[in-house]
Amino acid sequence: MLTTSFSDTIAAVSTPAGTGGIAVLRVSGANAIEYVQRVISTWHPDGCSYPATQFCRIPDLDDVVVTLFKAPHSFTGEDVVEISCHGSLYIQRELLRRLIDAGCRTARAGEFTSRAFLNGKMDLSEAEAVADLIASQSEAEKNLALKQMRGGLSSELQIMRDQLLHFTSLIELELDFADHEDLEFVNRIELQQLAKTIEQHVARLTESFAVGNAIKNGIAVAIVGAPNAGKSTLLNALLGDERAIVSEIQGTTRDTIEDTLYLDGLRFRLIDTAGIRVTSDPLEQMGVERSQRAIENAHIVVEVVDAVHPQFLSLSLQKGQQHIIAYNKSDLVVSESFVGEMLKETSAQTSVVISAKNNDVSSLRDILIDKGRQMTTVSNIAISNVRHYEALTRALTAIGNVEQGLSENRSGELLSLDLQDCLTALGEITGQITSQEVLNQIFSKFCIGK
Ligand SMILES: Nc1nc2c(ncn2[C@@H]2O[C@H](COP(=O)(O)OP(=O)(O)OP(=O)(O)O)[C@@H](O)[C@H]2O)c(=O)[nH]1
Ligand SMILES: [Mg+2]
Repeated sequence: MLTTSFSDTIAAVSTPAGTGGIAVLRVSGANAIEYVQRVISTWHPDGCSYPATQFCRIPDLDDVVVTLFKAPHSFTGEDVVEISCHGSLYIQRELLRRLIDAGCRTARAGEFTSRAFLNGKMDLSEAEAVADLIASQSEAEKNLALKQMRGGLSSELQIMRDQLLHFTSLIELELDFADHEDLEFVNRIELQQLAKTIEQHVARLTESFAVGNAIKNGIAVAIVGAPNAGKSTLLNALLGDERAIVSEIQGTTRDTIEDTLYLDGLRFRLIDTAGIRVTSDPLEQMGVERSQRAIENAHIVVEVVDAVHPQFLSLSLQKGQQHIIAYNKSDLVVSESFVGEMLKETSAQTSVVISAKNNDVSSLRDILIDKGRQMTTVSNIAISNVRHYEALTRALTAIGNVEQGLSENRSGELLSLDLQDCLTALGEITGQITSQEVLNQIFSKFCIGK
């Protein structure tokens, strides 16, 4: 349960569980200074300019560095004290125990960030971005979270909400003067134009989810093709690891095998699949169905074709999916012009020649980087959170209804309802409109100490 009571002063270890060079304990709340002083009697923060750092000795325990962030200039908006101690698990636990004895309560998962939200230090989408930033594993993912944490999405949404609120209040005013039928405070053409602009804006944000998702969860690359084309050998060559079993027997790979590859700051999810062919073996058939699913969910489909015995799949890809044909086993091809001829004929957007067995896959690696970059370059903010996506989809429907209502000359009452729906959906993202249940769900995903 999330607390909305700020009477407690909370404490937790904010660095990862385990032994490190140093560990940081964080204390937040109205009594933070007093409680820390009870534990570290040598700490005298008075008279310092903030944030202030001091080296202190706890005679029977450790030498520590104590930093004070005075309210409201702290992460949570309350007095925050951070104690950096040596990373021993014993010292961490003992310090936390002494802080609890001094009056602190152990913080719940996400409680520091939820206090920051409830104290108005950040809105909900910014708080969620803190979790994303902490979890980010690639440069692109970090950039996405950082933009959101610094309020990129919030300010876009705020502008739209302000414009809508302006019109909504004027329509409400019209309703108050319902006796005067001719009275129209809202210029319907202006509202129509605004609704159109907002619709485009929200639609762009909704569409950006595909990009945001690719950045956050990795660019899905399905490695597909006929049996024995060399898919598993290619997976191993790209990863530089013997991840999948390779053999000359057709149908070696039965299940999809997934692993992560970082290239040039981008995260790829490589998915090796079972060779696609018609088969009566029920197990192999299940594998082939999984291959089909991997194709449907992929951002990039790498079709591996044995250059000596070429066999192509008949793929029907969706808009936005990238198709690369990788002619493999080039080491066995005697005539170079043979491959040259095939490259000309190919139906894919891009084709390359590789030898997975000889680790000669750099051309494919370059193309993956190239396509990955194109896919994840966002000139503006991109959303990556399912909760935001759902709210934006609702906002899109609502603003579409406003537009339709205007073109059909619907009453101010009906227009107002649709405008309210849109405002609610947008407000849910930033947390201006939210329920305790939603907040609990969001902050429970954080770790303790965040
Ligand atoms: N000469 C040569 N042989 C290769 C190359 N790539 C793969 N092979 C061989 O082709 C055979 C099949 O390789 P796999 O990687 O298991 O093929 P696969 O596409 O995963 O096959 P399935 O899992 O059965 O669908 C093995 O004997 C590999 O050593 C290559 O670039 N050159
Ligand atoms: Mg295989």
